[in-house]
Amino acid sequence: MGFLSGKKALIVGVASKLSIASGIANAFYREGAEIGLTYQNEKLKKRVEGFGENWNAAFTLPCDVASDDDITALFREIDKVWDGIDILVHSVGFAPGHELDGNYVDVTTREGFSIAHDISSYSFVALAKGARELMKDRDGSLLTLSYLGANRTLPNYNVMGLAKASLEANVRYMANALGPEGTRVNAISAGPIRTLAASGIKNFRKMLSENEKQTPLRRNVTTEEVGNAAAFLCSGLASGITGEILYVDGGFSTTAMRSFEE
Ligand code: NAD
Ligand code: 0WE
Repeated sequence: MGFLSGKKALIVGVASKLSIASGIANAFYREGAEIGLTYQNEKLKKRVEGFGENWNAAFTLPCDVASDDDITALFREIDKVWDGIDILVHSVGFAPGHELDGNYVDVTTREGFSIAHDISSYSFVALAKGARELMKDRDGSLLTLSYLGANRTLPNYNVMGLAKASLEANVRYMANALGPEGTRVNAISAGPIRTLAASGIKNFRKMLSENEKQTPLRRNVTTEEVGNAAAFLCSGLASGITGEILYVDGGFSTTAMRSFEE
């Protein structure tokens, strides 16, 4: 019996088999969780429904996190099939492409700033609001995905860094607000991984090979490794952990200079 058996897990953010959310769904499914999925738009519907079949998903429903109506409709539908939700995974991030290419001060706009923070940070508490009644008093667990750009600068991450800093503060405030009803809230700060969201980024392959050299484990992390850490954090094994940012980055964030020896 897996350590998530009997848990009902809603996973938001599957777009391809490479998605971090797919690594998480694989680990949850292996550990016995019942899975529910959402997709962002009609373009992704068929594909995400296909993944749903692999994980025996209880449902695959639409949800654009920019829309309050979508979020309301999502939880109304879930209420019809599940008596509650034990786990909610938020694996969503977005800024307009032109914000992620060039000098931060030059390329950042009011509109891009607003979209990045809305989709990448606000949407986490928006989903928590929608799920709140269904998650109450059942040792529920919320999880989101962050990146080191929240704390350190790097080329081109730009306004996404601010949005991730906001997301990490969101984790702490949500943990404090929902703790009294038994709901935990955490984030995983993952090292760089080649996914759809990364494929549009200039020099991403170079960043992956540089990251490999500087990381204590001398390799990049995988969605499987993020999935396993996610399964732990969302399980009873992590019952004392909330408001935490867990690094799954091979140790990269602990270093200040890469080795030139090899
Ligand atoms: P991905 O492209 O597979 O996933 C991003 C998801 O966000 C997609 O499923 C997309 O449909 C969804 N999304 C975007 N806008 C949305 C909206 N308005 N409504 C609903 N869904 C929306 O890429 P990924 O790398 O798996 O990204 C998942 C999370 O992991 C993001 O928060 C990202 O910032 C974070 N992260 C990624 C890396 C990396 O290097 N890939 C590292 C650390 C953290
Ligand atoms: O959070 C991310 C990427 C999120 C992302 C990606 C895109 C590409 C397509 C958000 N918005 C968009 N908008 C698009 O139009 N990561 C952690 C991956 C990532 O992105 C980087 C990185 C890393 C790592 C951008 C610059 C530098 C490093």
